[in-house]
Order: sequence, then structure tokens, then C-alpha cells
Amino acid sequence: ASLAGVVEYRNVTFAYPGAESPVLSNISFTARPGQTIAIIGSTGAGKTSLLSLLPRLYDPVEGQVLLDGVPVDQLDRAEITKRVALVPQRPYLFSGTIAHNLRFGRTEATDQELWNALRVAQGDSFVREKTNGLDSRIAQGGTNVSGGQRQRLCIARALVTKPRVYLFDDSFSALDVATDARLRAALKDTTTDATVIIVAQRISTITGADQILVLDNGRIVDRGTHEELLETSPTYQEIVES
Ligand code: M5T
Ligand code: MG
Repeated sequence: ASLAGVVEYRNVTFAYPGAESPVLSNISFTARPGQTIAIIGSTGAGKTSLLSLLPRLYDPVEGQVLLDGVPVDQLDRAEITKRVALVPQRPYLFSGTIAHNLRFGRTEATDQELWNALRVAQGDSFVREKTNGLDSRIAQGGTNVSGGQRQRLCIARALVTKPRVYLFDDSFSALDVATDARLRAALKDTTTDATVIIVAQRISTITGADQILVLDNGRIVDRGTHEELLETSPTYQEIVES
């Protein structure tokens, strides 16, 4: 069987350079094409750190991270960037037009593709309302768009790259619940063959995930579907009730 789009963390332990204790300990999970894997856990649990190992922002101290069945340290960085799109927790917009920000170097993407990505990301209407549409200018750091608009533009940017794997780090938190739900439904429709890993704060964002990993203090303490975790995981129940 093809391993295209399969993400596997194998007994991964990670400490930041110079740090004494690891922020992630013995993390193992597999995410397959068509699946949505959600990661939930309190602030500082290690969710962002966990995602950062796939695009090799950092490398594990022990264990392996595999993409398409190949350890990522054996892959070309440019190849990883092509296959994996990370929407960071603090997504960055640079000074330039909306089109520039969405293409992000992918000059081959057509305007039609940009609009399609915006439609999925629930960002088409606010861009259309701007006088210059896709050619409207974004200020350095995206200071002239709202937090939710920035998140949607950065999600659209990820969609434009048509990756095999999407990593969303808390990408839906600035959206109201209805927009969040619409966006994820549209996302599911257009990314049926992709592997999706979502870090979320809000339970409603992840109840439909195929598997939820409950991260606590750098360890996966429980895993399962929403229904399973409600029955079996005190940590998950605490998060649900908070
Ligand atoms: C986990 C430390 C952080 C915390 C732990 C990103 C980052 C984190 N840390 C560093 O030392 N250097 C760094 O560059 O690692 O942090 P996290 O992975 O960011 O946790 P999270 O994403 O679960 O938290 P949050 O607040 O985004 O929900 O001890 O100091
Ligand atoms: Mg984080």
C-alpha cells in the first residue's frame, strides 16, 4: 500500500536545545490520509512543539518522525515543505497584496485557485468587499486585518499549496463557533485525501476527529474518539467541563 500522506511519530522524545528536561516524552501515533487527528491539552502541554517536529523546525532527541514512510531527516526540506503545510499558532502576514500573501512564492497558482482557497477558508466575502480584492494591500505583520481574518488568510495560503498533510495549530480559535464549523465542513469536503492534524482549544472543533490525542505535560495520556474519551479519560472530561 502507498504510504503517501502517512505521518508517524515513533517513540518521540524532544527537548529544546539547551533545556534540561524534555517537553515531549515517548510520543507515538499514526495519522493516515483521509483522517483527522486532533491534539488537545492545557497550555504548555507541548502541542505546538509536537507539530514543529514534522516540518523539522526542530528534530527529536530520541525516536523518529516519518512522512510517507520515510524519516523526515532523510527528506529534502523543500520536499517536506511541498508535502506538509503548517498553519502556525501565530500566523504571519507580510507587507504586500492579499494575492502575494496567499501565493507565498507559488507563482503558478491562478487567481481562480486563490478564490477557491478563500472560499473554503471562509475568507472570500471579506476579500471581495475590499476595493482592490486580491490586490488589496496587507500591512507588515497583518496589522490591518482582524485576528480571524488573518487566520482565514493563512488557512487559505495552506490550501493553495495543496499539501498531503495539513497541520493546524489552534487555527480556528479566533473564529466564532458558526464560522469555525462552516470552515471545517468545507475543509473536510476539499481535503478528503489529505491527512489533517488539528491542535484545538475548543472541544466543538474536534468532536468529529477520527482520533483525539490528549496531551498532558508532554505525554499522550489518553487517546480515542470524543465518545470514547468521555467514558475513559478523566483528563479529557476535565477539559470538556472547563
Ligand atoms: C511546551 C516550551 C514552553 C513550554 C513547552 C514553542 C516553544 C515552547 N517552549 C520552549 O521552550 N521554546 C519554544 O520555542 O515548551 O510549549 P508548547 O509546545 O508551545 O505548548 P502548547 O502549544 O501546548 O501551549 P499553548 O499555550 O499554545 O496551548 O514549557 O515554554
Ligand atoms: Mg501552542
